Amino acid sequence: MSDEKKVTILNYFLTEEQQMIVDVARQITEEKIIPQRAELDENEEFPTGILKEMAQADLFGLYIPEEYGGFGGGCFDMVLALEQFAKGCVGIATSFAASALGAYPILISGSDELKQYYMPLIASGEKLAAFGLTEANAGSDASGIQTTAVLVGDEWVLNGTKQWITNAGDASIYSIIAITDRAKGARGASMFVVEDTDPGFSYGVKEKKLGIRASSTRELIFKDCRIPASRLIGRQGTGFFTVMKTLDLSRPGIASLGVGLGQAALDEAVTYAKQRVQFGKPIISFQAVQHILADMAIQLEASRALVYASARHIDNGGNDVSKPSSMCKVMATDMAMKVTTDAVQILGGYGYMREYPVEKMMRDAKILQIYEGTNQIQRNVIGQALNKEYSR
Ligand code: COS
Repeated sequence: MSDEKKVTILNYFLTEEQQMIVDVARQITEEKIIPQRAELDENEEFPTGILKEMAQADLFGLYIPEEYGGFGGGCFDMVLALEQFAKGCVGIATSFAASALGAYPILISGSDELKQYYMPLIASGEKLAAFGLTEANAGSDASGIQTTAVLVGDEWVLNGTKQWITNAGDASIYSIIAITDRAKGARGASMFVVEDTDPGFSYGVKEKKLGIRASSTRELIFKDCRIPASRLIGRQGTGFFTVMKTLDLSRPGIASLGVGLGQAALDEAVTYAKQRVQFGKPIISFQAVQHILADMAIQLEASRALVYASARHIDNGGNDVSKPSSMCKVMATDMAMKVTTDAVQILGGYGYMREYPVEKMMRDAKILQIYEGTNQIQRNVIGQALNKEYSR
C-alpha cells in the first residue's frame, strides 16, 4: 500500500535524491518483502535474497562516504529507507539496519586503513556487518561487559561471549567491544573488528524469538580468538565512547522502524474498518472506532516528525545529539507498540489470527522498545541531558 495512493502524510519536502531513496526502498518492500514476510517469519529464515536486492539497489552504502564506496548520505537517508522496509517487515529491516550498526564504530573511530578496507565491502552489501556489545550480564549497563582483549605480541587475544547479537552467523564483519584495562572503568574498553574466519571465533545456537523472526540472533563466542593488532578501532580505551556515539547515530533508525511499522498497522486498520460491516454499517462509521484510528494517526505523524527532525539535526551537526536521538527512539517505538496493539483490536478476532498481518506487527513492535537501549535507558539519557542543560 503506497503512501501517495492511500494516505495523506505531512509534506516533509524531501529533495529529489531523498524521494528516490524512498521510492527504491518502497519498491523492494512492495515487490519482495511483503510477499515473503509471512513465510520468512513462520520459518524463522534469514532474508538472504532480499538483502541481495537491497545491495543491488545500492542501499547498503547510503550512510557511507563516497570515498569509501558509499552514497555519501547520512542518518536521515537511513531513516527514510528503514521506514519503508519496516512497513513490510521489521525483522528484515532489522537485518539491514544491523549491518550499519556494525559499520558505524569503524566509520566513527576507525583508522583510514580500516575504513578503506571494510567500508567498500559493507557499502556494496558483499559482506554484512554486526555489532557486539551485549553480554549475559551487560545490557543496559553497557560498561559492565566481561569480554577481554589482551595484546600478545602483534595480536589481540579475545575471550568472552556476546549475547543476542543481530546478524550473528550471517555477518562476516563484527565490531566488538572488550575490556582492555579493567581498572580504568569507562576508559578501559576498546573496540575491535573480528572477521567470521578468525581462529577461536564461533557462534551459539540461533535464538527463538517472539517477533522479528526473519532476523538472526545468536551468541558470539571468543575462545582465545586471535586478531591482528591493526584491527583495534581507534585508540585503546575509547571503546565505550565509540559505542555511545554509535548508538546516538543508530537510534533514529530504530525509531524509523517504529514509524514504518506504525504506518503499516494504521493502513491495515483503516482498510479493515472500511470493509467490516457490523450493525448494518462499516465499523469506521462508529465514533468509538474513529477515535482509536484518529489517535493512531496523530501519534504516528508526531513520531515521524520528531524522527525526521532528529535525524536532520544529527546530519547537520546539531549539538548534544544523544537527547534527540533517545527522544525519537522512545516516542516512535512506544507509538509502534500502541498503534500495532490498537490495529489488532480494530481487526478483533481476525487481528489475532496469523492469516492477517497485524498480529506479526504487534509481535515485531515489542523488540523496538527493548533493543539498542531499552526505553527506560533512553529516558535516563534524556533526563541526564536535561540535568546538564539546566546547569549551564
Ligand atoms: N557520547 C559520547 N560520550 C558519552 C556518551 C555519548 N552519547 N554517553 C556517555 N558518554 C561518556 C560520558 O560523558 C562519560 O565520560 P566522562 O567520564 O568523561 O564524563 C562516560 O561516557 C561514561 O558515561 P556514563 O557515566 O553516563 O555511563 P554509564 O555507565 O552511567 O552509562 C548509559 C550510561 C546508561 C547511557 C549507557 O550505559 C547506555 O546507553 N546503556 C544502554 C546500552 C544499550 O543500548 N544496550 C543495548 C544493546 S546495544 S544494541
